[in-house]
Amino acid sequence: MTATSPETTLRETVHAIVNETPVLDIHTHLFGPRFGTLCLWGIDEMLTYHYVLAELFRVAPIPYDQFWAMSQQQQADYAWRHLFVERSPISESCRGVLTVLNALGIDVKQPNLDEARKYFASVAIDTYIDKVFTLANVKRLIMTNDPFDANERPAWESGRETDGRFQSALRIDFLFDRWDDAMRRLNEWGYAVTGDLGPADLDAVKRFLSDWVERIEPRYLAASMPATFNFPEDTVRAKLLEHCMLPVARQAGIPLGLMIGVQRQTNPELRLAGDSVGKGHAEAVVNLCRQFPDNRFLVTMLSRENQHELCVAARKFSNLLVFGCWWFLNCPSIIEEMTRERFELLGLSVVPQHSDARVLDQLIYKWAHSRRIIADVLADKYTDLVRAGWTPTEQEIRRDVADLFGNVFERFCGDA
Ligand code: FIX
Ligand code: ZN
Repeated sequence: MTATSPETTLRETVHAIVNETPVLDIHTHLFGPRFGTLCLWGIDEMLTYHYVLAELFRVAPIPYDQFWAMSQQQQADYAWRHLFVERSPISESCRGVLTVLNALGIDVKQPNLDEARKYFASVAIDTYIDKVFTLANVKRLIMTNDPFDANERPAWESGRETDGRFQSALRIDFLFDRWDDAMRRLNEWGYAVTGDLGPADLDAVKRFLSDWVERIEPRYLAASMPATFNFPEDTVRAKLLEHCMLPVARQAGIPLGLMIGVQRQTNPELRLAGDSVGKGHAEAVVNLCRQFPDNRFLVTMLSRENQHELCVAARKFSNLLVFGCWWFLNCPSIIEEMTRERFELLGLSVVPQHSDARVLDQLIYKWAHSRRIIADVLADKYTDLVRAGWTPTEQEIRRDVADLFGNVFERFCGDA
């Protein structure tokens, strides 16, 4: 029998602690139970997730219109046949569906979805939410809340989310991306704007944002920015950012979350799956952090090529917290590379991952897959420290993982 090496024991300890430590998921598109049908879950939602559909359209012999005309169940059946039965589901998003089904005890090698559908028909949403939070070991998550969304707005107007596991983030993209429409709506809601972006307009936008901050108590203001986003720049977006979003975030004592690098609707036929990536300007983040030291910036960038610059920027500004491996970066080889790079350049002062889950069940796979990688990279780093004569105690490892899985974020927000 071979004795277990200290290195193996350390690695096992790190994996066990990473699996046992509950995580705060700082960016999702999930909704709490009081949002009713906005709370998505189950096999048909998982199989029609836009990550899966982008892959389906690569192999499916079907015109876009014909696919979109199908019912959601038919779309899910179609995806299952082409991606899971007629070929092996090796991509990250297909593997994710299997990880979820497997965790729920459903046989994943099935010719159709009958068994999976039977399972989901037998569970009630409240019980299922508890089950998913337990299986994913998520303690709380942050939603994405858009006051311009006609489906979501009424739920907020009738009161706050009462399930404390679901916290909010105030999404402000609409103001940046569709200023003309936003103006019309603001006027309808009693915030008089003329469009000249003079002091009265800026005041009205600030009042609107402050009212929503009061209404939904967000953990941060959030915006996704195109790859072209820069700062300073002579645009409506930059003016709103500087004179409305930043003062409101400062006043509320919350960070501004920026997700930079998306190229919207590269292929509109794919609908939600049609967005792509472009290399962004990390210097925009640097300029914001330098010019507004009293604001805190929570930033993720979508292009792999931006990751190193973003880490270096975070070394220069403690009002910058880098988070997550976003969207196309959320696959094992890149998570590993980014996590390693961040630990090496920033130590433990990062939020290594968020799920971006849109379907509740996805919490299970997104966290299971990422935990494994984070644990492996962390174990490598501790092993290097042991070689330098510094052996971590179990308590120190627990502290570090709790930091990565929530405490760094809470401290950055000034809440711990
Ligand atoms: O803008 C965002 O928050 C993006 O994460 C999403 O809109 C995107 O569609 C997504 O789901 C990525 O994971
Ligand atoms: Zn997102």
